[in-house]
Amino acid sequence: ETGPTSEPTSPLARGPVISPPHTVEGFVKAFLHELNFGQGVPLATSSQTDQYLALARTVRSYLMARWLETARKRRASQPQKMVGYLSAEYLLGRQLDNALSATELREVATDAMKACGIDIEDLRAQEVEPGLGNGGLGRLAACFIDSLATLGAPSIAYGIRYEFGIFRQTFVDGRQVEQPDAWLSSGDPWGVPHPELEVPVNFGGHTERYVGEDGRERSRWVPGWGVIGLRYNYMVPGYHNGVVNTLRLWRARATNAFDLHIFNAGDYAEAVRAQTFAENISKVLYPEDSTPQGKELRLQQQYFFVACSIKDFLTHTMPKGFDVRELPERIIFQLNDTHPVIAIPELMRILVDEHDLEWDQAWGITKQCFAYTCHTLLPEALEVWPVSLMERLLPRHMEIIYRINEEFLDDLREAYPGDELRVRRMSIIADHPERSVRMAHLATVGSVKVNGVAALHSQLLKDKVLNDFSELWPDRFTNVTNGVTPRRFIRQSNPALTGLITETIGKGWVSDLDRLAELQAYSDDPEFREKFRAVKAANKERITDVLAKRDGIQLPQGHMLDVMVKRLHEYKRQSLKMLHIVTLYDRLISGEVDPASVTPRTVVFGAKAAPGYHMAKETIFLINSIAKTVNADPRVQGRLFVAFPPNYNVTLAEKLIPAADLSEQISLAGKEASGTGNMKFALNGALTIGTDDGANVEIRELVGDENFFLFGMDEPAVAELQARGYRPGDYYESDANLKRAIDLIASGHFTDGNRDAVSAFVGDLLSNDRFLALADYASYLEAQDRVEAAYADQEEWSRKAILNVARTGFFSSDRSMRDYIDRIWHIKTNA
Ligand code: GPW
Repeated sequence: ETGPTSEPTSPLARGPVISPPHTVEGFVKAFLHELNFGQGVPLATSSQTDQYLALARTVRSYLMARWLETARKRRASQPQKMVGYLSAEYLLGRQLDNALSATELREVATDAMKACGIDIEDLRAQEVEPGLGNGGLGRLAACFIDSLATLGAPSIAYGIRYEFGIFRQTFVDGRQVEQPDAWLSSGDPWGVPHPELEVPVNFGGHTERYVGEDGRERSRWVPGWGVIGLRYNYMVPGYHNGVVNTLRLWRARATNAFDLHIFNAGDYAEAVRAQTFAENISKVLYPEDSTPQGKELRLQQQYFFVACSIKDFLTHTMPKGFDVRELPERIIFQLNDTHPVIAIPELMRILVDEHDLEWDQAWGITKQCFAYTCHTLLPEALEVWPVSLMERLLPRHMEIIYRINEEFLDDLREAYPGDELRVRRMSIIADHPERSVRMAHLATVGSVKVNGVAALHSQLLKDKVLNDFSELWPDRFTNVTNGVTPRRFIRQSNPALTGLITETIGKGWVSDLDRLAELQAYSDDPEFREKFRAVKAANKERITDVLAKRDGIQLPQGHMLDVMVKRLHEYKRQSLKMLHIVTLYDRLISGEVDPASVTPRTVVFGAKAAPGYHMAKETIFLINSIAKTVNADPRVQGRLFVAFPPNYNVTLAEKLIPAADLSEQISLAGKEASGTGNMKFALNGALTIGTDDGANVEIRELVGDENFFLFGMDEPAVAELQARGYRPGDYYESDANLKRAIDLIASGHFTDGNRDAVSAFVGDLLSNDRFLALADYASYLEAQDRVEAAYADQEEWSRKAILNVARTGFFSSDRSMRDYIDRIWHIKTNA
């Protein structure tokens, strides 16, 4: 980085960065400055949008002062190894609240707004959350960067500044209709753009062989076209520690050369089209979660952000003229799933083609600079790219991948003589059904460590998905169980519980979550239980208000709140939850049970379906149909209510999770890599009904069997049933409850008599049921009956809920990050 060319003469210019003062007056002054000179309006005529933007920019300036100071300290402590977190998604949620609480500015800001005649609550509601992620994977990245800043870890996070984030979900006649998420339309007050720093990124063209000065034969990339990456910095404040880290997101823009060339040819319209073409790269987040579509533009996005990030690190973060052979001591790039794995051949290309390193030396360096996190077990979620596409878009990278693979296969043949089957299984290039690059294999070959995201998942990775690799390199595989940030998901989202915890065990637990264990002693204290229930009740009132205002949904009062929020996916089994609801409904309307004896229950769903995922969209339609019917049926007598607010997002999660009594984590065992919603619910005092899957396993171990409602087959039982041959029809025929539920759906009862509207769904359930919902139905029903009985004893339920909070401090993302730091990255955190 360049500084002034001569020593400044004014002491003001030489001193540390001056933050606006942490006083109401100081804040008012900074705010009015932003409003008048940034936004260009006087307070008297300013709109709420003006005020929100000025407030956000004011808070940003306080952050910026710390950001500059953090950067200064980092420069002073060079050389120091850093982590570069590479993720195609960051599901950040709203920024204002988090920034205020991290910097301890909340009171000052609230009073400052009041002094200006403004209610800060009104401004808070103006913020549109940046939804630059699909679900768990993107939210995990957001939690991780919060924890890295809180731990003071020398780190930088890289990603894409999508112009449109995850679509806004609406329902039309019960069916999902997607609307564009124009999150930037009223400005981006948190982003700091640097359009002057252009990073060129190339695509296409071909490669050429040539003989270098040293007489060696080499390959060079002659690209066909390129775009420019523009840098946007977002500030990531640590909690009460003065640290502010960087999230650097890239935006694509057309190159001037590209334009100029066409302009000179006189085709104005064509030049403008070129602009659009380039800008498309960062236009929209692909809305598929765990089911990549293999679209060319997605590969362009991946290479675009990875190329920008590596180049940026090498030229801006590293000092000028540093020796690339020292890279492994200076950086480790963490690959958030396979989306950024093209970084491996990209670094090889830079070292070999641009820094003239020998192949072997370059490979020795590259292998040490990456670590890979796998987030799935679903075969359809493992990214593969057709060789033909790779060759067209990134011909030099394809060449490099071929060579990496050749040498890898040579090693394999030496290690396993004659085992050609194994060699083919492990190859980075697949031959069938189409020649393609297996990104998970490339990631595993090119990384120091490969980790799964929960204990069970990591075990299954070793035993199943990447078994050949774990046999070859057992030490490369490890587990780091996911976590969530307690700043956003307790302190910010649940102020009532936060207050109760602090008044009980004192301060400090927000950045030392194991201290929640001190609450265990209070689980038997009637007074504490009473207060704990009051917190839950207040949070229920709050979500009732939110849903009334947001969606016009009137939640009944005094119900058990049963919540299932996550992406809509067959393996997560929203359909199983639906069958349960239909059974509860059937019991009520058939007169089989006395409604007065039933625990009143409200079920809340939140779920987006990938726009092209037909079965998921049918499931949404059915849930809405069931909700409409159940909620309108007087025979239910207020004992059952189903709510499905559209557009579940981080903002809604923050209001909904703290109000929940029951957390639904009902995926088929062996399919949910971890889950992170499960952790948020437990930490907020909901009990889990769940399968032996993902991090549920660890939650149950920690909270104790008696405080968790386990049901369903475990993973070995699933494997065994599938090996025997699963026949869903058998369960339908032999379980009267199940048959009644399915028949009621099939009869058109929930779809105004229309059987055709449900026939595809029912047909699939009876003849296919890929995720064995019918096989787990009886067990699920039995567990739900246990839930109901337990809930009837509120004292006991409170004890269980308190113990859930007290025993799940392990799931802080601070612990996850410390784990990566100590066992994978080997970086120091005192920066
Ligand atoms: F398929 N996850 C996700 F592995 O949210 F890439 N999106 C994805 O595309 C993938 C995984 C991928 C989720 C997992 O499903 C969930 O179990 C896990 O808790 C989360 O990633 C964070 O690790």
